[in-house]
This record gives sequence, C-alpha cells and structure tokens, in this order.
Amino acid sequence: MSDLSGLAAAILDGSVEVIDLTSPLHSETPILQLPPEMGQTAKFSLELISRYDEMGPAWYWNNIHTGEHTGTHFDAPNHWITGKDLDDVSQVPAKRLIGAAAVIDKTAEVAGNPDYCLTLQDVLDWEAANGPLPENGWMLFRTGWSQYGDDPAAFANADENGPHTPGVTPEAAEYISKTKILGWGVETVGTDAGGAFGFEPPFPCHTMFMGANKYGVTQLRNLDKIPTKGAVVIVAPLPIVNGSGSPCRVLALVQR
Ligand code: 23J
Ligand code: MN
Repeated sequence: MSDLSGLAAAILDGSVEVIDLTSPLHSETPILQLPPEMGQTAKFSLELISRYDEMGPAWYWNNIHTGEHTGTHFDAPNHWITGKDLDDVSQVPAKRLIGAAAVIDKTAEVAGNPDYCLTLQDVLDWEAANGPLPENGWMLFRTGWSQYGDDPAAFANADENGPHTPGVTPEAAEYISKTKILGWGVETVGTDAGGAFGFEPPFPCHTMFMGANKYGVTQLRNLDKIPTKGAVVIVAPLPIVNGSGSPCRVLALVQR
C-alpha cells in the first residue's frame, strides 16, 4: 500500500485525526481595527441571491463580502512593503502551503499578561528541547487567545492605549525570519502583538516575515489539540490574483 492510500485509510479509520484549526466565518467574526484615520478591513457578510424561491426555485446561494484579512486568513509576502516585490497570494507555491507543524505554547504566560511577547530566549529554549524549527514547516504560537474568539471586545482587549494581545518581540521575529519555516500561525487577529505599532520596528512579524518570503496565518483555534511536534498542517487560501491574502481553511493531521 502506498503512503497516500495508507493516509486515506488512516483518516477513514480515525488513526489520523483531522483537526480544524479554522474559526467560523460570519458577520460577527472579529476583525482588526486600525486607528480610525486609516483604511479598515470589512467584516464578513452574506448577500442572499436566492433560497428556493422566485429568484431561484431549487437552489440556495449567496454572494460574499469580506476583506482579504478577515477571520482566519493568510498573509502573503506582498502584504507588507518589505515583501512588495514577492509573491501575491495566487503566486504562493502550493508546496509551501503544507508542512510539519511545531507548536510553541505560552498559554500560562499570556494568562498572566495579555501583552506577553515571545522572546528570543523562548525560541532558543524551544529549540534546545525540541530541535530546530522545521524546514518548510509551520510554526504555531499557542496562547489560549482563541477562547475569546466569539466575543469581539474581549478578543481585541482594547483600552485607551489600544489593543492588548500577545505577539512576538522584534528580536525573536528577526531570529525566526532567518529560519527555514514557511510561516507563523497565531490565535489572535494578526500575527503581531496588539501593541506592535509602538515596537521598533513597528509590526516586527509583518516587517520581517513578509520581507523573508514567509507567510502569516491568523485566528487559529484548537491549537491545544495538536502536539508540540508531529502534526502536518494544510493552509488553503484562495488564489486571488494580485491579492495580499485570503480567508483560508487550516487543517491539521494528527496521528492518534
Ligand atoms: C494591516 C496593518 C497592520 C496589521 C495588519 C494589517 C494585520 O494584522 C493583518 O491582518 O495582516 S497588524
Ligand atoms: Mn493579515
């Protein structure tokens, strides 16, 4: 039996579990809010075309309205000025959407401090325990933040100084950007910390990962259901020509 027919059989018998890491996409799905003078991404919405009615007697369908960066979504390299000449979302090679997953868990730290940012030492400690970050793999940042995913106010956690959500220090982002990972996946609304506009450089994950031809994936759920190492993750953005990103489905395969 080939590896692939073995995989299909394992999915069928449950010895390989398929875990959906995607947040449901609807009109109340939390979205990023930038300062009001800047352009804003749209909420997701459905526009009814017909529902077994006079506009279409036997069929139900909708038009969708959404931002590219709404809900669980993919950041292509051209999303940021540092990657402006690199791939748009339709140009990302399919091979670079699937890879081994490595999970770095800072749930406890984030529970005590919502502004917690992954440090360079955290990454070095993870590698000392687990080996190098995976080549052609997804690095996933488990923070527990998805517990707030159905409550936009709690998810943004904003006060007069802006949002308070976890992220990555510039030093750690620079180190990760020089590894061979595909990209960085998070539970929050964006790959950078809520306070990252004030970092030096601002938005270090976007700045360094996009510039290094790496990807971002956001608003993941169920990271507590996948192991530190050993899962395979599939990220499936739409091939929007000239697009900077896309809502996406993210699936993990886990050996049981
Ligand atoms: C535009 C500006 C700042 C940020 C973002 C987008 C995102 O987080 C995103 O969805 O890529 S921080
Ligand atoms: Mn984005």
